[in-house]
Amino acid sequence: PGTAPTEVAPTQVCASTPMGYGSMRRKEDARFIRGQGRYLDDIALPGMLHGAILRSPFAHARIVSIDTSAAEAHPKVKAVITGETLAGLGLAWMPTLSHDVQAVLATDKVRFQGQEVAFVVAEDRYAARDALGLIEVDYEPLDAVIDARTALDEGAPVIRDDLDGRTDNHIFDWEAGDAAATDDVFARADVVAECDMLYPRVHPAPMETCGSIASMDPVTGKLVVYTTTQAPHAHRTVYALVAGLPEHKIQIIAPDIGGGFGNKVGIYPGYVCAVVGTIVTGVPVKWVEDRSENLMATSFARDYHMRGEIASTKDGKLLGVRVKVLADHGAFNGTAQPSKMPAGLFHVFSGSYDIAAAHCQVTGVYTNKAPGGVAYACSFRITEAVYLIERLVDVLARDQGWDPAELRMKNLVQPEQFPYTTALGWEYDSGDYPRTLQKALDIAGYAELRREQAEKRERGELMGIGISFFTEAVGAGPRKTMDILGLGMADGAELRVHPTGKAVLRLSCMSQGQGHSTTFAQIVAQELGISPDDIEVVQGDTDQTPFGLGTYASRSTPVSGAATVMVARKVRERAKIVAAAMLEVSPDDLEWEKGRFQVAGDPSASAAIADIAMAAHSDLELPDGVEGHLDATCVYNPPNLTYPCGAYICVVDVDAGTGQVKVRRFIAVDDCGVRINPMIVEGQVHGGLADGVGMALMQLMAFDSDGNHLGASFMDYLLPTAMECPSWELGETVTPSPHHPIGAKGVGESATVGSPPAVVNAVLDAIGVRHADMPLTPAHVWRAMRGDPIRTDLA
Ligand code: MCN
Ligand code: CUN
Repeated sequence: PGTAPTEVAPTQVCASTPMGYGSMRRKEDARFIRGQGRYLDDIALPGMLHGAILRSPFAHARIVSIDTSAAEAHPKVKAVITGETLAGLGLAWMPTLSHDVQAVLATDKVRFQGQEVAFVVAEDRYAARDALGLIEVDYEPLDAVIDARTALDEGAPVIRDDLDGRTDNHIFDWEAGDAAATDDVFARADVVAECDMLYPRVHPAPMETCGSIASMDPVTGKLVVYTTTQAPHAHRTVYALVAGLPEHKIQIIAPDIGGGFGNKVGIYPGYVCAVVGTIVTGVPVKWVEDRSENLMATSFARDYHMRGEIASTKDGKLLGVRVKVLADHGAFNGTAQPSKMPAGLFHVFSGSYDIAAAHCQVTGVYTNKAPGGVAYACSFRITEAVYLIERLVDVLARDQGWDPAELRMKNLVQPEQFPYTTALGWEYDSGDYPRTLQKALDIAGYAELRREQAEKRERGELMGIGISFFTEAVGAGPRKTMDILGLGMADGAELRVHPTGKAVLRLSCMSQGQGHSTTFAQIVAQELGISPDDIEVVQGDTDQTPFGLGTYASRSTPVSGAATVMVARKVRERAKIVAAAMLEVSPDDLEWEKGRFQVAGDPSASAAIADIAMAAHSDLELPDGVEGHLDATCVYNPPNLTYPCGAYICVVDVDAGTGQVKVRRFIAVDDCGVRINPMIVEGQVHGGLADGVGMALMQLMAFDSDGNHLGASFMDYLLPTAMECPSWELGETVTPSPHHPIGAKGVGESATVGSPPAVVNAVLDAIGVRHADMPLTPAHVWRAMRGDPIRTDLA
């Protein structure tokens, strides 16, 4: 026991570059491993100044006065900007991605600890930081709302008194599903299990923090912003709307990004301050936050208080699930998700099971905490949904004495039910759930593990086995149902094949470490027979790329990937006409065969793509109406989301004396449809599994009752390392998406979404406790074993 079975072989990396899909090494790594990455902080523009932000020490306080005179007198300080300065420019408040406003620099009140109060621009970073200490702010502290469950209490302090007529902290009520039909199945059910659970506030904590360099050219009036963004075009449109500038006067450039994980989707006050800084000083201004600023003030994740119920027959046929959610959105409603869905895609919470009725009711509230809300590989809140259903299924199994694997197997949507429409209206596109779960059980050796567990129990040793099965909805999304700030979620792609047969692909999405330079080149290679090494992928510069909404919610492969396929096929259609002219045959006589068009029945008469490219740019006579050259553009509007799935099994040992959890094994069988680069897919899964171990066992943004942030450094906000992770055991099933042009589904967040409930289920299985909230630190586990459940998020 304890050793990984040998049949799980690691993916072989191709010895030579494949002409399409396959595990080729990442093209970008040659640069990265030689220290040649170019991140925001590596960029220095001539005459550039440096900004620093003064932040609130209080979670809630009225600003009585701000005295900047001493800071302004600092010999190296060039400007001190306050909320009042911004108010004069109409920039004190900016729109959020959820139709709220957020203070760029506070004018009236501060509403969370770490909120932006003033911006100093100085000759160097050190002087800017020193000058922050010279600014005198007189605060009048107010009572803070820290526990979301008290936010709507009578007499609770009103956080957003800036909004007209506000008398409470309520943001929205939203529901999905059929309440009456759900109540009906609950009334008829033999058994009902209920559970209160908190998915605590966590943080994506990318290795690189956020930053911007803004440069306004006083002659041309063009604003260039180098910035850490996952969505360059969306950012440009927001800047255009806020500043009243046309888009062509704004260029957003995202350099290499050192991890995003959703942290780099939104626009932060520091970015806007850098823009104001360059306008005020006439030279480029750089702002880069430090680690504590990143952890305290930028997009957090989760913070969902859920009360879930699940109903079933006495022989374990699941009938219904319902949930009430209290969503803590912090001081400004800045969550990123499709506009019509204030709880994101949370309403996939019926999970992977054939459940007749489901209903959710979600209430969003303001608290005195940082804004944000959707980040950290969340798939727009599918993390919360999967955690909810996978915990409920385990709670039900425990209450009834059922085996959690059997209960799941009995209720999974069957392969012949696809396309399957859930009780909440999602149309799952494809999958073979029973086979996926069976494969995970086989790799784990489930029966043997249960025997081992029983033996260990006899000896007083605590071993746990936890299962989760997830379905994600990724690839947002169809324009008719999904938009962000009115921008439909379609993506553009442009492909140009040069005369010599090399190509450039331009995309609106933006890699933050996912390897797009490699996988998107592989898609073109597969379609056109050009080596991926000869295909340059351009991203992250709005002057160089077509419009599209960017990389988050694992939408790049489903949307930009599909756009890439379609644009490559358009080019191939043109190539066919050119080849026909070259070979003096009708296009109908041509067949496409591994990078060349050949005359049907005569393989000796053929033209390779490189020859066709040269001919397309030559004096070759083309039929009337056919343009020369070899290029195309396309905009892809997905007809549906793609629905990857996976079965995860976690095996833990818990120290009965200390509550320390050791993750001994983790089996992950993922189905993301056709895999473009299996090695990159496995890398994505490895990262997400580590995320899951981190969230389940150690990561937490906790606060004291005054709203002091208790996790503002990596001393307190714990991230998992290789030491806490086992050697992952991966498997796969492949059910292509029927509507995606190459059958690929997204995978970038699957493991982060799917793994936390497996780890939690395993720990609770080991200690024999019905429920305890994450993170299951030794202290929390130890208390849970003693029947002393606690609120993990409050000090
Ligand atoms: N891929 C593939 N075959 C598939 C699906 C995906 O080869 N069937 C490849 C893709 O081509 C891409 C990678 O896997 O190179 C991830 O693809 P996809 O699932 O489309 O996800 P995105 O590229 O849209 O990435 C976003 C996703 C999100 S939302 C978060 S959060 C997250 C994640 O990616 N942030 C990451 N993984 C991350 N990985 C790194 N290293 N850094 C981050 O910040
Ligand atoms: Cu929600 S984190 Mo990813 O979608 O950028």
